Amino acid sequence: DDAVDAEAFRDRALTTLVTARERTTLLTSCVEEPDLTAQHSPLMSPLVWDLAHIGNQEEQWLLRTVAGQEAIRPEIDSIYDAFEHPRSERPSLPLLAPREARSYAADVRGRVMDVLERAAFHGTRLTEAGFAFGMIAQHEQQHDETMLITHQLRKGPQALTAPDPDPVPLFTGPAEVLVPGGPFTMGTSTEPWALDNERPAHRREVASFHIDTTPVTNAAYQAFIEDGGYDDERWWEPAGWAHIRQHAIHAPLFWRRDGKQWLRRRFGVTEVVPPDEPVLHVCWYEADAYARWAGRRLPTEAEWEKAARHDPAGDRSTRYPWGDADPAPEHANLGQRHLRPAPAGSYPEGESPLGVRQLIGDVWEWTASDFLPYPGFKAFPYKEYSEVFFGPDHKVLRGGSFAVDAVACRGTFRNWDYPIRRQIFSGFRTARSAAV
Ligand code: AVJ
Ligand code: FE
Repeated sequence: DDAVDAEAFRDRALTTLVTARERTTLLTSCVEEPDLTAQHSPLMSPLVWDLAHIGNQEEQWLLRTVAGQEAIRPEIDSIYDAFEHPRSERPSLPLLAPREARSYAADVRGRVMDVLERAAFHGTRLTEAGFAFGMIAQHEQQHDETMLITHQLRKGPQALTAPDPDPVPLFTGPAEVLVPGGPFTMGTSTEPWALDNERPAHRREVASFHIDTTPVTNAAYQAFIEDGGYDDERWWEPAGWAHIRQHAIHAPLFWRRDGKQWLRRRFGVTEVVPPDEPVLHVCWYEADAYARWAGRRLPTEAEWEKAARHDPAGDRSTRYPWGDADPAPEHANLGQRHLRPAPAGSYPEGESPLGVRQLIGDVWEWTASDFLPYPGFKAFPYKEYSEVFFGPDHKVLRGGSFAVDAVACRGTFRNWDYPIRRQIFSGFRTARSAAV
């Protein structure tokens, strides 16, 4: 029934947009003005750039494209075009001041609410325009994660707090799970808010492999460090070896040795590195070197998705490891509910049919794979979302982190970054091919 569909869609669009804006507001109001306009790292934009960029993308897609409205402030489009200005240059642009950026984003949002209310869409039915609303809610949440990374890089006292995840008994289950070989369905053609790079669904043959039951922990990673892993060229890709030598990298980002123990700075607070938590802030080269040291390798993207979505009982791919239900707090650590990953072995209710845990949430997981289009890929709605990033320069990350909102997280969701990047909330798990 069209009226019911339209009403359900309107509710979901409203809820996800409001949730995203609450988070944006938190991230841009917990520090004073100078911290909004400062550049905390050359890798990141000033927070106030993200804020106005969120509003500007919303204006371009929902007000101009979907509703057919005139531009409110066409003169600022180029300042907030991510392709015109690399992040390092953004502080020198004539950015809107925090007060102006806030009122611009709020003005856009008010008009979007009117559009949703009246369903005044430009030549499209409500449900057909739905994707644009989902895309914009995901876009805002992705920039919220980016802003949380900026907060982690910012020096100075704590500005954000959240309760820690519940403690769990040390995980004593099997260290790895066997995923039997055979085809499975990768990607999706039916998930309404899936982005272009997740489409279309297609069959993939995947040989038998074993995959870690949980992400690699700090304790396991420390064993690699203590064994001289960072000083042994055998474990490293040549480009990675050159990179860690050049930049004197000896441990994950934000770690510091203190006698026999490791400390790390986390959102303005220094703590002892918790042994049973998934390792965080490692680059692809570090993940790859650890895996080789451990006599293993990173899973391919197809292996990761098969472990996360294939239900061997029905030869069917589910939306999430636990089935088709939307993520709930008992399934996964998502949405910045906590400001850290949960201990390895958490969320038994979120495990896959074969018993793999924490595939969704906690830490983004590096895979062995380059970011490439699926067979039948079509860029939508713009080439700059995914297509311009395809190729060997970017590695795929899967599963989302504690900083990812459920609206931007699915078993099919693909993230990508350069193999040297580690300011992102990245960890990994390892795999090995099964003997044939
Ligand atoms: C998918 C996280 C790599 O942040 O560059 C934000 C998402 N695209 N605005 C990014 C995105 C446009 C993108 N990543
Ligand atoms: Fe963006």
